Amino acid sequence: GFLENVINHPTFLAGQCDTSFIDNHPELFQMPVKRDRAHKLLSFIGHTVVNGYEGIKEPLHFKDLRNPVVPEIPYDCSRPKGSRDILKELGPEGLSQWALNERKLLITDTTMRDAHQSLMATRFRTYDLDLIAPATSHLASDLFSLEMWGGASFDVSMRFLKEDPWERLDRLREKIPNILFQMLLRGSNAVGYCNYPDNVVQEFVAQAAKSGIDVFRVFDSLNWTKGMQVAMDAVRKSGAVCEAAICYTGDILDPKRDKYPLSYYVDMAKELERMGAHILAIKDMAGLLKPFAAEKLVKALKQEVGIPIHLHTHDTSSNGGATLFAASMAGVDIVDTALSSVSGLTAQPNMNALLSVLKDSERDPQLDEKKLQKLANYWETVRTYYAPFESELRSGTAQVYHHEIPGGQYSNYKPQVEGFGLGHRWEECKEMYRKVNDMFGDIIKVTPSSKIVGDMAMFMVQNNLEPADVYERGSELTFPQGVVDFFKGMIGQPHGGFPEELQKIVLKGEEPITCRPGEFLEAVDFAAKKDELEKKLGQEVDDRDVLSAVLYPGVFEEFARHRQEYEDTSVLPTPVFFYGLDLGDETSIEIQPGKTLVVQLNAIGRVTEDGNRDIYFELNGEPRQVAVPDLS
Ligand code: 3PY
Ligand code: ZN
Repeated sequence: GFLENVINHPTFLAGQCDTSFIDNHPELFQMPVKRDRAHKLLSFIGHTVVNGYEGIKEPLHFKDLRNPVVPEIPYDCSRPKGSRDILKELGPEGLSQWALNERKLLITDTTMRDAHQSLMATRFRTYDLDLIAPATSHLASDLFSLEMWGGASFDVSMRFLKEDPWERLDRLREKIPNILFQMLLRGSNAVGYCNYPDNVVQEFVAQAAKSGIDVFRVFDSLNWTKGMQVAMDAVRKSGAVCEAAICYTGDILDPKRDKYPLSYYVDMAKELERMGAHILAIKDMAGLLKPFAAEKLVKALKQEVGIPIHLHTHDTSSNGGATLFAASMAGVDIVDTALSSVSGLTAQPNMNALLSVLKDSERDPQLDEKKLQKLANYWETVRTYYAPFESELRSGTAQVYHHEIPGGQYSNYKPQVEGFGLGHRWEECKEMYRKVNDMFGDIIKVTPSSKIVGDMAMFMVQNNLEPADVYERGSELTFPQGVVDFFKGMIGQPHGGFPEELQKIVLKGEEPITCRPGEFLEAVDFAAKKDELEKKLGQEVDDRDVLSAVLYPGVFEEFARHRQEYEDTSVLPTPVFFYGLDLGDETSIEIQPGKTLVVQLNAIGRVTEDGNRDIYFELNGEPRQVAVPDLS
């Protein structure tokens, strides 16, 4: 701009000004070539073409993948009102009362969060979520809510997908203004794996609510209600709906599993109601709640608490549908399901199938099956893009009643086990998971306590240790950090306390805490953090970036650097993002509304002396070339 103005100035053009300074300083003209946006995106595609995508051993091919059918919305069709309109009108208490009064079963769709967390290690990209958002807003407007954020989605979107979780929320919120958005919040662990200072949890909740989250499902990974209060208060303060969860484990039908009997859950539910919950969730993260147990639990809770009950389960055993059915008959108010094509197995039970079962019954959810089928069809096609992330579970397994691995962990535990070189000992790892649970005193297992159990199990399998060895040789062992933190009390206090002997062995003389970690974790100075981050990255950051960086320091910085190097790669279609292009493939990329790049891959050069390959593209009809390091 400025330079152009100078050289185009009539005085300059006429040579009437003294340009000797410029003449004498030729280095002024050695400006770095400004790498434009398209060039950066081509570099990313080139990088994927040459080196593949991290963690994908057998890439798919762009031309084998079909485009999904995005259901059309008629032009003249105004957006139907939905549950979010009810919240706006009635507020959280009013919404809660409304849900309680409804006879029909209310339905939450987890397709955009837990379903893909549990089936595909949380890999669904914003691109695919965004594309179906307008149709979802129209066709699924009678849902109670869409669970579309939180849990692992915050971490994975930055770490693996290189996209901003906040932007995902913005983009979906803009296109789906009528349906409640629900997120999963890990209490004092927010969307992370460790306890954060109270002001981080508070600031996170405030920003999430401001950015469009309506319903926060808050849980504690040890069912320690003390660890939930800060988050619950923050949710209530933000004006959003506070849904507090009891995490279900064991089996209330089995008199031998007497650590978690019915009375345990009822007492906890009453406490959560006293603490200010608008809705009570039963969070059956592993799918252990058998149909008769669901009936018993729901009936008891309906008698003992005055807020709606929202049941979340996983279909790992393949009994999930029966559990939802039994719960509906027992009077549960809301249930979590996923659209058929991304349901079942370690994910939620099948929404479309449940609708068929309840049709014309007194609990008929009164959703339009044809419309929801169109959404399911979309996801059926899109799911094929994510094949390399699918777990190998092909059918339901009753083994889950034994190992008790949460659905949301299962699809992640397998690659973790493989990452440790223990793929061939997968059965042992699952068996050890159960043994570790028993050693730890039969604990609630859900993020992060479930990860700690998983890490300990892998550690033991890798080192060929049985529980007895840990007691005998514990002093020589260096336990995984998460395990040490757990026994120190850093994620809270388990029901019934820690097993003392093991705690002493793991802590090697260190004293555990019994208070809430948030009571002594130092508050984060967000302003200082912002400064520090801006200096480090050499760019401006906003309040939400600062939160991302506080929650995931290394991950956020790496993500920010990815953006600096490659621009916003969330605009790439998923097959291109994960698999690049093969020679001759052509794709179009909308980098902003109305600005589309048509990209074709024409040739891949040999490795040069500096270890690079030149990749030859055609960009909107013009040849373009990028150099990419070959990392092989
Ligand atoms: C998570 O915290 O990510 C979960 O899905 C727990 O079930
Ligand atoms: Zn879940």
